[in-house]
Amino acid sequence: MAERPQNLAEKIISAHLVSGEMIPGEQIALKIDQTLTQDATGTMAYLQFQAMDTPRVKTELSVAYIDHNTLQSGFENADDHRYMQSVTKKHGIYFSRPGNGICHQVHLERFGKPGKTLLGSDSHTPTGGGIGMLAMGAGGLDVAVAMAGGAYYITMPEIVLIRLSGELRKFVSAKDVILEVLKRLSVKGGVGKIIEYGGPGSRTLTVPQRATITNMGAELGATTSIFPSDESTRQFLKAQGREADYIPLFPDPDAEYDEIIDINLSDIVPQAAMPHSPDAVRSITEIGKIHVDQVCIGSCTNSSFTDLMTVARMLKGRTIAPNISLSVSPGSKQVLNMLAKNGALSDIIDAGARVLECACGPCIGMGFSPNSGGVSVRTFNRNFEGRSGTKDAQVYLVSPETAAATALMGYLCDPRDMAKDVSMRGVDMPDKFTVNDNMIIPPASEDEAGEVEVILGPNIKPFPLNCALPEAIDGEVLLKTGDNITTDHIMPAGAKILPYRSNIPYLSRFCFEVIDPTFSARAKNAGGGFVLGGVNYGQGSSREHAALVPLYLGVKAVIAKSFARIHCANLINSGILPLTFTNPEVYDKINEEDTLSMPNVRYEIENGEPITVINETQAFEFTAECELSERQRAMILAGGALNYAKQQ
Ligand code: MIC
Ligand code: SF4
Repeated sequence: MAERPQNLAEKIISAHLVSGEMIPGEQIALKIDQTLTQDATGTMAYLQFQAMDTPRVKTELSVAYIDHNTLQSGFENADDHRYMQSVTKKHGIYFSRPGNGICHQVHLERFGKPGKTLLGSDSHTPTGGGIGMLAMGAGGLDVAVAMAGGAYYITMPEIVLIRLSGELRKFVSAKDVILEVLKRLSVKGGVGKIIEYGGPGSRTLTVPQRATITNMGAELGATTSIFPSDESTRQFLKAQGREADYIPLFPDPDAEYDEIIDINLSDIVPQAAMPHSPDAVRSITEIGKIHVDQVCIGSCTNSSFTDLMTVARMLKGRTIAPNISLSVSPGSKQVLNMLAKNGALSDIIDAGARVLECACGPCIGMGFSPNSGGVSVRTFNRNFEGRSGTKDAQVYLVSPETAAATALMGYLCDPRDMAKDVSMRGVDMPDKFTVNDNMIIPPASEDEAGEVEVILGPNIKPFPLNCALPEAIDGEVLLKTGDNITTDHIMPAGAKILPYRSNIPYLSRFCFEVIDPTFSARAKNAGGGFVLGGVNYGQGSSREHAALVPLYLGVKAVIAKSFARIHCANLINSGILPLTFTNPEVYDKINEEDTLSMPNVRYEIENGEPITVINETQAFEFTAECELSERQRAMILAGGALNYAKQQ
């Protein structure tokens, strides 16, 4: 019998399937070919890798990038960098030095390969889908396991085809496409799904454009997003001097999908995601010419050579409006170097931009915070409240074209309005990128690895460990959070806090600070307890600190209406119970400070039964579900992934 035709995602999954069946909702385990880490999650990931006693990574390729914590306002970041440089050298991992660029941009340029699996300790790892990889974000521990040769476990997602037709019009960009998808599907629309792009319109997009789209699939909550590997992919790899890495990869002609969505690229117009959510999307014309204080261009979404060349062409010979402060952070040393060589950097500088280093920068609140109540228009991917470093700032997410037009005019500006002033020839992808990998340090050889000393700075503290799940648990409801709570709410980032990513005790002072600055102290005084969440709890960043810090503060379970994928996995890895209300209306009946008890929790988990929860304060009982695979059940009972691994 002929085999069932497969879509693109199924092809890569079946080629990497270690266990499970490709039926949506089933647990599957995947072999991971490549891993990446960045520095804000990397220290924890490598400490966890070291705890596994594996002398050398077992992947085809593992790379550590330094791109988030580059402000170095004290010794902490530099110490982390030195730790990561030494630990990677010892264990067979490539090290991309600070200044070399943002992990996703550099990985796409220099390492990504169609048909391979990539796991990264950063939620925007799906950027690699732009080059035809199955690229997923995960907590640091899962990446450490993959480096040690372990499989990566996920629930087999549904596969959605976004069928593109038509062609983008002038001044409309790939960013406007993904904003359109977010408008239609929302920040939880991709949960439990892989978004596969296809159709004739997909062939008109270059790899950097595709990468903008797959990058922001993270904002949909999708497991990943992917484009076919076709002639554009070959051209990109060839221009990077890596044509040998090209393989053609397409869905079978009659492949089936769980859902098909049609988008005509010719219908897309410039749009923006309004404060404070990436799915609050409206067209620029609908929003109107609002006053703007700041424009930021860069981030792993929009900092490619073609993006910045587009910006340079629009800025050339002009000056930004007096009310605007403009930052430009190129995605990589390759991008910056090429702009410098061809003179476009000079056009950007001349127009009045403040050129920042090749790093995440303002995207994660590492400097360039807006003025109070300021309006900031950014080419980034997230506009969660407070993420910019200014709590009352209003952040809009737009394309590079819209950002450049806005910087020139001083108000939110539809770039098509500039068509008569700016002669915008489309910027083509170059035939040849400038390649120089001198900022990527290869690991020591196996023979020399024993001699390499791992350097630990004083800010690097051990990570917290849970204990086995007791028969019963009880405690206070410490916080009720509402819907779509992000990991930026649970464990904020930004210039003041990020240096302490390796120091959980210190970091714990800031847990839930955006929602309730008293949370940390209250949790400590109460000896821990429970957190109640709405739908899509834990969306956004992959930071496992959003689980490790609550663990440190004694949080035993989160009871929510639903969870985001990566955060749910991080909770389980930490041994914190991710429970969902059997009846979501119960959420409204419970108050903060109520005491809850779960008298038979261990027995119920062991037997896959609903968890009985008693609200002792208000004297009523309800049930919650704990959906776990066999392996996750064992992890929860053992008190987290590391305890479970030790038991094995
Ligand atoms: C982000 O964009 O929020 C981050 C910072 O890149 C995070 C990772 C982190 O918190 O370190 C992410 O997206 O996973
Ligand atoms: Fe860095 Fe921002 Fe991309 Fe996260 S979203 S990896 S902080 S550029």
